[in-house]
Amino acid sequence: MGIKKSQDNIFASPLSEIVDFVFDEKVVDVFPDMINRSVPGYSTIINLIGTLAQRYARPDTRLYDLGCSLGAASLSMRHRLIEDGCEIISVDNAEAMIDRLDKILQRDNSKTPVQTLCADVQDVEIQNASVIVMNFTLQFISLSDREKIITKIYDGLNKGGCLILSEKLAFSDSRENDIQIDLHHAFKRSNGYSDLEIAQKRNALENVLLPETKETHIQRLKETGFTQVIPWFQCFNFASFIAIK
Ligand code: GEK
Repeated sequence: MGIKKSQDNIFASPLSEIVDFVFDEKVVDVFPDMINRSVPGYSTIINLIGTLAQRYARPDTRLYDLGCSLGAASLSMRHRLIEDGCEIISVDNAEAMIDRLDKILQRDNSKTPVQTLCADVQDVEIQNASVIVMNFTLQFISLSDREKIITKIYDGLNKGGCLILSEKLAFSDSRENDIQIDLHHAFKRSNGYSDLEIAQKRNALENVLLPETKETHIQRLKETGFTQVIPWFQCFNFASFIAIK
């Protein structure tokens, strides 16, 4: 059976009530289209996560993909790994995502084993890691829990290992914030989303996706103990950092 790849039109018609966004079956069906048309640079980031993983992976260690969705980052790492004895652990708390990812993995026969876990990333044991990816996941975790999960990631990394953290950003300068949001919406419009879709999706995400500033991320990572924190990608209000232990 083939894997459905459909166009995202979840917010295309006027909705009488906007409920908080959830990663359910409906979202899973359109997820690759949704994320590619919504996150500027997504395919570049995914591709380069493979390159970074190849550079930082060590033999006989684990690579984690926390909030893996349909495993784009897991597969990018899997296809680039050259070290022996590695294992990828792909975690998501949306059952519909993990069910679909299991099907995708059945069709990918690269050598590195991938273990999928349907769990909250905050409850997963992290050990012997050389690479940990959080690609647009921390933003969905409550602000008060972020320090704890970053500390847990730091503790589970081996020395010299890295966290690749990608996030939607907020900006402390309100004018810059407005311009970045405006540019992001222009990007979405140029990818075929209507003003109605953009507005309804924004409302649905308002209480669910909580962006922080670049400075807040860098400070938290440094205070946790990471020796180097390097912003390696930014397009409008989307950025990625590499934090090295
Ligand atoms: C990609 N990384 O394609 N525990 C586990 N999973 C979670 C949690 C949590 N506490 N909170 C949210 N998620 C992917 C894209 S999408 C980003 C990541 C986006 C999961 C949630 O179910 C969803 O699959 C994912 O994090 C966020 O590279 O849609 O903007």
